[in-house]
Amino acid sequence: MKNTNLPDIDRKWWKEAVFYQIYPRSFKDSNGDGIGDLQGIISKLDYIKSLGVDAVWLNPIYESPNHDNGYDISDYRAIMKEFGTMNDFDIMLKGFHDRGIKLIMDLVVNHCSSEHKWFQQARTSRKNEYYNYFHWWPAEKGIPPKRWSTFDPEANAWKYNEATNSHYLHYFAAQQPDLNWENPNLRQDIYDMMRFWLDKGIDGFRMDAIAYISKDPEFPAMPAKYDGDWIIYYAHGPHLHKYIKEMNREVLSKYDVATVAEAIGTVDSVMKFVDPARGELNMAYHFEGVNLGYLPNEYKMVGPEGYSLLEFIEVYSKWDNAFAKKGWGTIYLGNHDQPRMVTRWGNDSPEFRELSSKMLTTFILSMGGTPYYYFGDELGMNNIKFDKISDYNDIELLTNYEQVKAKGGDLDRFLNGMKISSRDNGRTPFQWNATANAGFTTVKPWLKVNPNYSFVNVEIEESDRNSVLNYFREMVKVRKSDLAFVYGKYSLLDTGNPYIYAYTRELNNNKYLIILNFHDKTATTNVGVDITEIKSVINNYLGTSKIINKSQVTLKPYQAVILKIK
Ligand code: TEU
Ligand code: CA
Repeated sequence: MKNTNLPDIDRKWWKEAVFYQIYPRSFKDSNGDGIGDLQGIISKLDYIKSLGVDAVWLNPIYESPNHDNGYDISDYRAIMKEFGTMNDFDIMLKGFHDRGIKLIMDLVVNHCSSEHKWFQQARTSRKNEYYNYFHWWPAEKGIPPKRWSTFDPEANAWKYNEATNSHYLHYFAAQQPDLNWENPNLRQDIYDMMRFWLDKGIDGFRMDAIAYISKDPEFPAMPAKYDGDWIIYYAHGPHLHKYIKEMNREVLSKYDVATVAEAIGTVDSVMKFVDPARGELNMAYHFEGVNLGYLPNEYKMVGPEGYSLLEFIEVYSKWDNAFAKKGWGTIYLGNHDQPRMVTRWGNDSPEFRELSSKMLTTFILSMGGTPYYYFGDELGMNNIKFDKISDYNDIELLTNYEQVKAKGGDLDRFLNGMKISSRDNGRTPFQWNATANAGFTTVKPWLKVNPNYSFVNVEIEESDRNSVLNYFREMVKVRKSDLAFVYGKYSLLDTGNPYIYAYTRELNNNKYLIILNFHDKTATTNVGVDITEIKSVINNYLGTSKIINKSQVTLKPYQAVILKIK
């Protein structure tokens, strides 16, 4: 590792780490029920180690009726039966730590499951001690003020409960009642639960929907300026940062752990979570990048033109600049809420799937902010593109389908759009080898396996020096070879080029030039200085055809290169 003498920089393990996200339901099934599990992960620890990653983020593995695949938690201190036992968890955690890999867990505390004992109690009577663990609108006050829900067929975030003659609030599905953070007892219960996991030795939390936890208990009418943008209203609760500061004081500050907020919002609002002077969280991820290219007023529909690279560059540059001043960001293109990155941001045609996967990997691992790399992207896995609604599992997709149907909307158009954007595209089983079900399971998997597993899989890619998998490993090594890729200054080059994204990362005397062709045709960029004499660090095309002519660089379709300048 170069550039380690950095007196002015606040070095932290979580800034220098490459995170690898695992969706446990789809990683590896160990007991033949078609569902990935903890023993499955344990059996693949050496594979994870071989990637060179430093930390793993696991999606929720707590007890859950799985209306939203683990994001509806019925017991925060137990492991989901389908995934295994607490003993399996302890073995897995030790297995990661023995290999020098840290583990962060999902913290889902905006809501719990309607089957959680708190809610089961709360719904029995207004006098129950858990009633105020949730948000209620008493029926005698009339119809509750409009609140939208993401996962509700009627998009209504209130649901009537007969025993209490009141409506409870659920920003997500009706099976996911929102927790009432106004109640100090609830907050203390959450903090205890966090200590339970931290005392087991986990290395931090990814905080689900954390921006939504504070609500005005009066439930005033939503201000008109948020019309159509209610998510932004939800992310601006009056006591949000008071709660996060308290959580930091009472729990997080006592441990050397990493925290990352799922924080929708503007630069200014997201910065509040991670400005070190405020004592809240470490990292945040924004949604502006992953939401690019969607048509307005429609659910996740990419327009015929796709997305604009110029907008993409503008958004990622803006966030990089903000975090260069203070705080710390993240960089990602895929996760369990997103389609496969190569389909959405690259090109998954047979000709370009591998090249554009490698190009996007070069982007993620050379940018500022901590990379969160989604499992399967290292193989170049792409969207499965289901034709039929019956193939889907995801509650978000199914409820949106119901909404379109109820409005008499165009269901074919909806299903076509979902081939690009639906979350299930990113949740299909991991592809280990070319045997039945990609070696993920011996029985019918919970979600269909992408038929391209016969040639997109770990086993085949291990044996190919130039595979997407081995390129990922090489690129992880590049990131770790010089702290310039972590702490280095980012400067955009050739602004206005609609095909090529070019920038430098620079620290002390080391300067790297990253040039990425996002286009399916040859394209040229002018980087402004003569670079004839410089050294190649990585290139996703083989061979050494001349691509540099003084300051002009000509790249083949989806070509990615990193060059070292000084
Ligand atoms: O997502 C929070 C969230 O705001 C989602 O609506 C997200 O924007 C959407 O899924 C994008 O398609 C988190 C989790 O990441 C998600 O998997 C859960 O379903 C959701 O919270 C509820 O817990
Ligand atoms: Ca299983």
